Amino acid sequence: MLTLYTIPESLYCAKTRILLRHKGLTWRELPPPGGVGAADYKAIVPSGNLPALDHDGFVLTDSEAIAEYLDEVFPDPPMLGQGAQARARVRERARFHDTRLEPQLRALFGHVAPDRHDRALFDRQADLVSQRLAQLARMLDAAPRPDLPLGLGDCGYPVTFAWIDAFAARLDLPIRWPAALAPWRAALEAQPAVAAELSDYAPHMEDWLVAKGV
Ligand SMILES: N[C@@H](CCC(=O)N[C@@H](CS)C(=O)NCC(=O)O)C(=O)O
Repeated sequence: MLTLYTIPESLYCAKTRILLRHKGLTWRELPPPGGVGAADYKAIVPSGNLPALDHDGFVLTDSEAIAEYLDEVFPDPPMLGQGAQARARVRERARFHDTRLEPQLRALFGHVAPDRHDRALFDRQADLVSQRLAQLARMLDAAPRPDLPLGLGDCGYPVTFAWIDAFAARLDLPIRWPAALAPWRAALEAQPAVAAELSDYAPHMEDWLVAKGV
């Protein structure tokens, strides 16, 4: 049995669900016992990271480690690509999301509530996110298979893009979307696994934003 420890608003949990859906797997979800950061959860997952996967007693965390594990254990459809260079490109795109793009978005989460608004930070992060989007557009241009089918390196982007749009609208962020990204984003969002996840996830995003008062 596949069990995923999740919290509703986590974009890394959504990223993992996109992969699970694309592979046609069934799983159950549990909240971290005791809550985020709790000792009870850390007794199971020492780092406290979400998501974490329990596959018949094998417990693993970090969305990238989980993705590569699931792709090996459930290889159909394959999500890493054929050949060393293609696989390296897929991994490069996955890491770029987790280590370059998403952290620039994450810097905003603690400043969404109106009493925490910081115009200078908003403008700075909007510029940094825009720079990352431009870099991504160039990377996709150089990639041997920036097109779909959905790969392991694509799964983080749809939900991050949805958060960028939500923050841009509610915090008046001057995000510059490269025109070259639009067809890739549209193709990504047309994938059934992505469309299903975005549709299930949207209310959780909305709940989080409303709870923050924006
Ligand atoms: N690189 C990690 C990042 C995951 C991450 O930041 N998860 C957040 C929730 S979205 C989390 O674990 N928060 C709780 C904590 O850090 O204790 C991954 O890919 O799994």
